[in-house]
Amino acid sequence: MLDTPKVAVIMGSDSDFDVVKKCLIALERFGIEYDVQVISAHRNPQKIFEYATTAEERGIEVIIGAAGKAAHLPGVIAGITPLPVIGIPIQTSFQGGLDSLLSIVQMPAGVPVATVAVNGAENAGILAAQMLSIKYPEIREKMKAYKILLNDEVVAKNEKVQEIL
Ligand code: RP5
Repeated sequence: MLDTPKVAVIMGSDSDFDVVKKCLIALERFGIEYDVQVISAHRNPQKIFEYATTAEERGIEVIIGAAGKAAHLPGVIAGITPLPVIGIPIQTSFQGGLDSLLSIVQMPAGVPVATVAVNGAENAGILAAQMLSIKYPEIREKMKAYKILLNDEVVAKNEKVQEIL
């Protein structure tokens, strides 16, 4: 039997999917099952309420919300669920996505959303994996290996530069 999804990845529109894919790839790197949904905080508010209310009992441990423009989605989810929420601001035509970034990052006290960079979907997946690694040793081991890989990549790049000089 496949693992129950531990991470929910919700996007406000299918137009967010190209960015969100990078988050899914990051979760797959750490062997984390996910549930992906398109649910808009503005266009189907009843559905996001129902999803966020029942996420914990379905085994979800972290929720990632990606949205653009007046990006209420992650904040609305964080207002409903006790689970940690990570927000991905989606780039827009307005100042490179500053509207999305501020809508997600500027949460009032009491309802945090851990916000990554505009279009920072990969980091959202990695951060979710780090949160889960507190509980799951197999994810922690993969995270350690990933850190070594990051280090090795930069060492190799430096060696290449040194050869040119
Ligand atoms: C937000 O509005 C979505 O997250 C998307 O980033 C943006 C535009 O949505 P569409 O008009 O492309 O459906 O709710």
